[in-house]
This record gives sequence, C-alpha cells and structure tokens, in this order.
Amino acid sequence: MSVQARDLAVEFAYRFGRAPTVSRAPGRVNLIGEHTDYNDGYVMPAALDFATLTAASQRPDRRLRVYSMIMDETREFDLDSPPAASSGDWSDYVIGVALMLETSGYTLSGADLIVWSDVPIGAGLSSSAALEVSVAHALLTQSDLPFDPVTIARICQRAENDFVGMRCGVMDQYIACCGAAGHALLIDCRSLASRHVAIAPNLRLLIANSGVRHQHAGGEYNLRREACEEGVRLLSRYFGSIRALRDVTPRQLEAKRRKLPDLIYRRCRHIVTENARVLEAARALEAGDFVACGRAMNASHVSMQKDFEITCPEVDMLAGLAQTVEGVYGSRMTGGGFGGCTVSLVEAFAVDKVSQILVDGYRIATGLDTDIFVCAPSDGAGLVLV
Ligand code: GAF
Repeated sequence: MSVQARDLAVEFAYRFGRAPTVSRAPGRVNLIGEHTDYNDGYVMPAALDFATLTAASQRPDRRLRVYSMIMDETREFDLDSPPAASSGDWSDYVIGVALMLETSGYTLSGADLIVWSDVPIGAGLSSSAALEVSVAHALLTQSDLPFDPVTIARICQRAENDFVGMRCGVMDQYIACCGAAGHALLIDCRSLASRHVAIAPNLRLLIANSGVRHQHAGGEYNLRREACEEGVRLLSRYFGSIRALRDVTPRQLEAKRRKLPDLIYRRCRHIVTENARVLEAARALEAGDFVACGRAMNASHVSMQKDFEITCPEVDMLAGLAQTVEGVYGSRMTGGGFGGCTVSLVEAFAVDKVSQILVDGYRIATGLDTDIFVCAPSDGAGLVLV
C-alpha cells in the first residue's frame, strides 16, 4: 500500500473531523560503521526515501489517541497517568517518546495521531527510529515546541533505551532527525557533531533485503554491547584514560591481545578497525576515490562476519554476489545484524545488472527471494505540506 501525505490527511479528517499537520521521518541505510555508535565511535548512514508519516492535531486535554494504519489498531494514553513500563506493543515507541519528551522538560498537549509507514519492518532499515522521530516531531508541532534535531535524536534514543528496553546507540535517531538529500552523514557519536558527505551523482546505494530476521537479534545485540564494555573494562587496566573503545587504537589493542579472552579481543578488533574504516570511507567518498570507499565497505563486511559475528549465511551470500559484479565498488551488511539487508555502492550503469544477479543468485543459492531498493538519500524529519 502506498499512502501519500494527502491521503493520510484525508483519512485523518474522516476519522477525527479536523485537518492535521503531517510530520515525516525517514528510515536509514548505514554505509559503514556498524555497532560503533554505542562505542562513542563513527558511523556514516544516509536517510532513505522510505519514511514514517504522522498526521496529528491538538486535543484540549492531555490524552494521546493514536491509530496505526499499518496495524489497523488504536491505542489511548493519558499523559498524566502514563503506563509505568513497556508492554511489547507497537505503541511503546509512541508513548515512550512522549514520556521522554515530558521528562526532558517539554510539556505536551494531548493529540490525536495517525501513523503510517513504508519503511520495511524488521529489515534493519530502522523502522523504529522513523516511528519515534516522526511521532516526536508531530507531538512537538502540536504543542508549539521547537524541534532541535540533535536534542530530539537523543531523547528518542532514550525512549528506546529506557522505555522499550533496547540498548541501541544514537545513529538511527540521529540520521532520522538530521539526514540531508543527496548526502550521507559522517557522525561522531561522542561529540554528536556531523558532516555531510555527498553521494556523487553517478553513484547509487543499492539495498538488498535478505528477508531473514534472526529470532534472538535483540538479545544478541545487547550481548555484543556487553562484550565491548568488558573490553573497555579490561583494557582500562593498561590504558587508564579510556572511556570507550573509541579511545583505543588498533596498535594499542594488538599490544594487549594476549591479555584479553579471544572472543573479547575479536569484538574489540571489529570496533577499533571499523572506526578507522568509517573515516577512510568518508575521506575516499569526498575525494571521489570510490574504489577505496568500496574496499573499506568490503573489509567491514568481513570484520562483521569473522570478528563481531553478526552476519548470517544469507547476507554473506548477497554481499559476496554483489562484490563480484563490475560497477559495484563495495557491498556489506547494513544495520544491527543477524539478517536484514546489504548495501552496495554501485555505478548507476550497473544497477540493472547487479539487481538481476542478486535476484537470480540468491534464489538459486537459498530458495529465497530478495527485494531490491535503489535508494536516493533524503532529508531528515520535517513537516510535509498537504
Ligand atoms: C541498530 C541500533 F539501533 C543502532 O544504534 C546501531 O548500533 C546499529 O544497530 C548497528 O550499527 O540499528
């Protein structure tokens, strides 16, 4: 189903009898820098043209009434007596964001909301952050409060950490708030500064969805985070001043290799080398050295496969197939891992060929179908004119 902002406004007027504002926040694809965000490191995502739309209008009370067009379900909350804990429902993201905005000092008006999204769910393209940021934008708009992108990204991350219970970093919310059309964003997840990196007009970001989602992905994600924290704890015996793996160089890590359990060493090696690869990929993209950028992407995939162990045979297959095609500079898994999508940096002329090879090769090797999306980097959150 494809719904435009105007269709959403019509649905809103039909259900609630008023004209809404429509807020939009995009999903994301990460070019490089996986699991580095919660290690205070670097990432380089781009905002997708897939997005979540939230139609909203103010209520005279402090109630939130939200209808999901995707789930065909309505939920209601009272901002003055909100639920104490998450319930595992899609609406956790909505009420979680409202609560974190309130605890951060934003006093919200009640609102009627309708949410709709075309960000593929469970594909590692950050449908949750798109929902959080879109709802935050809508609630602030209805309350006549400012939307400061970086501040709101942090608040939405806290909603996911402290209310939903997923210990994610800030990347997904940040790019949903701050993305820029035609660009990736190099984000320093410690200082929260960022720099736009243009995607040259001859390049395409080609996303291939494996359709696979590991059942225990959330638990595995948190385990990777704990392994990184253990690495910091052990390494700080030798390098007292480190606060996060961001502070450890590849050379320092090698020097202490024998002092670490092998598993912890390999988890740390992924992070410290990945940080270096993000910076190299950004430099290379800016210099027009697409071969070097692709090399960093391919190395990132190997590191995620062997050291961080977050890939799976299906995404290994998709990345490997793409890497063999002329006109593909690099290909890697994107997102939290254990399934989901690959992203390939591709010359425009090669898009049809690589798509066909991925569709055919993936079906022959796995019996599964892959969906291919060619993504145009879009803007971060904002109002849509209807
Ligand atoms: C998920 C998380 F939400 C992000 O914060 C990030 O850690 C990513 O996985 C891996 O890079 O999308």
